[in-house]
Amino acid sequence: MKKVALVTGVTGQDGAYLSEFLLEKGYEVHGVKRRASSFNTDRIDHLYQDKHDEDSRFFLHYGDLTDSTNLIRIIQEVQPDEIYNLAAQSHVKVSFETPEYTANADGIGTLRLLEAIRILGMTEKTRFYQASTSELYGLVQEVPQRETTPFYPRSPYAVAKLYAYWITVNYREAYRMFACNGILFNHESPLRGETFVTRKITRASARIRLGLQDKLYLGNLDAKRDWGYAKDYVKAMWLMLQTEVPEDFVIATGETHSVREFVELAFRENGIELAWRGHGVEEVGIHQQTGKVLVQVDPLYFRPTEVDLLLGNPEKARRVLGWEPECTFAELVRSMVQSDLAEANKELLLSL
Ligand code: NDP
Ligand code: GDR
Repeated sequence: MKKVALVTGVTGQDGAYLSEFLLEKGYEVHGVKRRASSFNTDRIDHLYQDKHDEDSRFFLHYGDLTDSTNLIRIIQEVQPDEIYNLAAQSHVKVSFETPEYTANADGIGTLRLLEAIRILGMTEKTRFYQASTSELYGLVQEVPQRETTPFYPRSPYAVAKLYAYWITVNYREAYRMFACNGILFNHESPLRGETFVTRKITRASARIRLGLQDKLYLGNLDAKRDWGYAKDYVKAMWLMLQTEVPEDFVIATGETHSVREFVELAFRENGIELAWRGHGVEEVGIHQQTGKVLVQVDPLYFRPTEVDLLLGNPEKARRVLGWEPECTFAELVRSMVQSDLAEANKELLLSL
């Protein structure tokens, strides 16, 4: 029998890779997408099939995590074997500007889905994956961070995700639902949103190389992250729902790098060696050959409370799920730079 999956956040980075992965596995995939005033399906357009086509296995439904009745209706219609809750206002800095909305979508939104499963009497049929995050660890309590490390969230986003984490655990314990938290550390790809730091850097480095942009403005260069490749990480989400017993798992590479290191590597991929001058808000990255300032710190991008160091220990996932990250840090940066270089070249051609 063909399995049916429902993916919220289908138009996002992970939604696109996960849908592709599940379709390859033979699933029927239903995605929840928000109505927007402009096209928002760029990342999944290649997966779309005409729904009149008998072989079609990919379907989209309008919906929103802030709308319970809509979620109940979709789940009732789709009767999913697995739900992957990837939808969220996922930008940490933006969550300081929109804390209430973030709590509603990221925190209560998760409750709405769990309640929909319960109200519809589907607790035995439907397995649930919650997109939890390394942001839960926040202020450093233990390094490397693992499943038992205490949480200390440092943003409205992380606090909302803390609620989502615990409500998932609670529904598992209270109603014996097969519900898992994937505590995923940062994962990136050419599909990463342009305002997250990795994509902002790879995009700017390519555009600076081609003369389309003069400078890259960044916030905290000292923050350290455990960066992996999104395609490796969506496989872990699926593996979590295929086990006998529902549990929570850290998914990470076990390596950490600073934002500054990421910048250096991305520019190097573009043939530019940077030298750093100054400290704190005065710090700049200079082209070693030309002396031109290419990177500058702008406090606009500082966060009221920062997460300084993330480094995950994926030992449990390795042992129980047999999961391993495949893409290295250098390969990740290279693939993102290559993709952004191709984009920048297109932009250059169009501007001629
Ligand atoms: P993206 O920001 O790329 O995608 C988020 C998705 O959620 C988009 O499809 C977005 O729709 C949708 N969305 C936002 N708000 C709502 C809402 N109210 N109702 C319905 N849909 C909504 O995130 P990622 O793909 O990177 O991340 C996926 C999930 O994993 C998120 O929950 C994120 O918080 C979490 N996470 C991500 C990590 C990462 O490093 N990428 C690490 C750990 C956790 P639209 O396209 O219309 O904006
Ligand atoms: P993060 O990712 O907050 O870890 O959340 P982001 O790429 O936004 O920031 C990483 C680090 O880089 C520093 N930084 C900047 N960040 C951005 N966005 N823009 C800048 O100009 C900049 N300069 C420095 C940040 O201060 C931070 O320390 C991501 C999201 O995908 C979450 O949804 C997810 O839960 C976590 O990863 C794990």
